[in-house]
Amino acid sequence: MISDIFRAVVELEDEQALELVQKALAEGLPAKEILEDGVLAGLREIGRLFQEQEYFLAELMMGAKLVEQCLGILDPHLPKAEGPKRGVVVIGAVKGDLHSIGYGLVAKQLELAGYEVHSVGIDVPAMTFIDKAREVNADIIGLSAFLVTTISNCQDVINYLKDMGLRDKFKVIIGGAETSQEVADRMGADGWAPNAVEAVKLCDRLLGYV
Ligand code: B12
Repeated sequence: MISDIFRAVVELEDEQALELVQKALAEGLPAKEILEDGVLAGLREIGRLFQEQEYFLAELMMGAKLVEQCLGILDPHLPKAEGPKRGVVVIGAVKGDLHSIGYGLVAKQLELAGYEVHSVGIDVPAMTFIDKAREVNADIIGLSAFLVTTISNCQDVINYLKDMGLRDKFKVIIGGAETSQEVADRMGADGWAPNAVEAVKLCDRLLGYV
């Protein structure tokens, strides 16, 4: 069933993919597994096909739209943590970056883990992250960058925080397809995570929960 979802996403069979996701839920498969191993694995394969020039921008966009629809169905079925608020996170995609699915999943996973999350959207100027973080008294600023050309915009946020004497006030974490621990270290970020589950663990660690 999961492999059918993967295939339907890769082949951009909208109706079939959505039907299969509903069916998998009805049959009791965990939403997390359907999402990771079916839907998102399919999106990654679309990215690979795009890189190989077998798919073009139109297919990339259709794939993203389909995945967003699948997410809409799966969302209410993802497990939610009980208990007190864990911390406040401001998150979004940096200036020039329009990739919303990745940071959206991090935001969702953090919410499910008990964090108060403020999403600031895509193509977000450095100062908007900082203004929002101050407004909501955030603990953590999460920066998402999926393009080699936008990674340096994460650095801007860190530099502005330093210039404003606010660097110690917020933890800054980064993530996204073209980022790595090495990139995070080089720019002086407080952490990096490869996916949403690890992002929650990272925030827990930074705020001293583990
Ligand atoms: C879908 C997609 C798009 C969609 C995005 C739609 C949307 N609403 O998000 C659209 C069609 C808009 C798009 C456009 C472009 N894209 Co695009 N896109 C992708 C694709 C296929 C998937 C990205 C995605 O959403 N993945 C799903 C998520 C869940 O995957 P994930 O990375 O595992 O996410 C986790 C981590 O990244 C992490 N994470 C993410 N953010 C954060 C933040 C923090 C703080 C932390 C801790 C963790 C974290 O947690 C996430 C959840 O587990 C990737 C391929 C890829 N391999 O990533 C290319 C890719 C990122 N795109 C690419 C390119 C080239 C482009 C375009 C330039 C194409 C063009 N010619 O116009 C434009 C640029 C637009 C822009 N200015 O941003 C390249 C980038 C290459 C590079 N070296 O820079 C990629 C890698 C494709 C490729 N292989 O060539 N794209």
